[in-house]
Amino acid sequence: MPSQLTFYYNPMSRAAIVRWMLEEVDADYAIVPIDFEAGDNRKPDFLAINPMGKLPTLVLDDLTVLTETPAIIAWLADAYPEAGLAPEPGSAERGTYYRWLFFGGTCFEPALTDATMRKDVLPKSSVGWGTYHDVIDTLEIAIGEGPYLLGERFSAADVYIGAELFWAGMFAAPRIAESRVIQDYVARVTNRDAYKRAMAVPDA
Ligand SMILES: N[C@@H](CCC(=O)N[C@@H](CS)C(=O)NCC(=O)O)C(=O)O
Repeated sequence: MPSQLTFYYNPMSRAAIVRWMLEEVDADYAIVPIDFEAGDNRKPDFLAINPMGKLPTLVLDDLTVLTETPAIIAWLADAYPEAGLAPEPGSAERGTYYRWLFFGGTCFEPALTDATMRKDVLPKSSVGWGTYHDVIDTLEIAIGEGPYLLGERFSAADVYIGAELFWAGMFAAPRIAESRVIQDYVARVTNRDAYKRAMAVPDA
């Protein structure tokens, strides 16, 4: 099991997803609060760690820096196998697990940006996420049978996709609030004790 992790965190960011995952695996982590208003993420000491100036950022005890929410989540699932949140490497289930972790980062995230912020429409065939509606249709199929992306088994992919769907609802993204399938799934995954701990524990 890894020793203490250093977690650069702001609750109003994707770092909240990683905090949920840290609680799922019962990791030992120390929070370094990052105040966006104060520009902490653009200060030289933070940029030396993550030149993108973004959260989440997780630093391991050997000073390896991890960024990108799905990468951090996948690493944590493997580093804490006793939590049982990642299927066996090489198994078919592992493939499905990767599918949804990558789908979150490469399809859902940019499609959500398209749907909520962009005015121009890019050709469906040349962008990796197709269209927002394709993405939502696909996710509804994936979670429709449920209860989780891997069927009966809750995994780290549910942490990422569940949190992103919750987040999309907060941004009033199209088709989220009115989708019974999505709302039931979000309610199911956010009812977990680790999620409640991540949202409740003090920030430092
Ligand atoms: N690709 C990154 C995106 C990280 C990201 O955009 N984080 C935002 C907060 S949710 C951030 O740190 N924004 C501050 C800034 O860019 O100044 C991930 O998946 O973790």
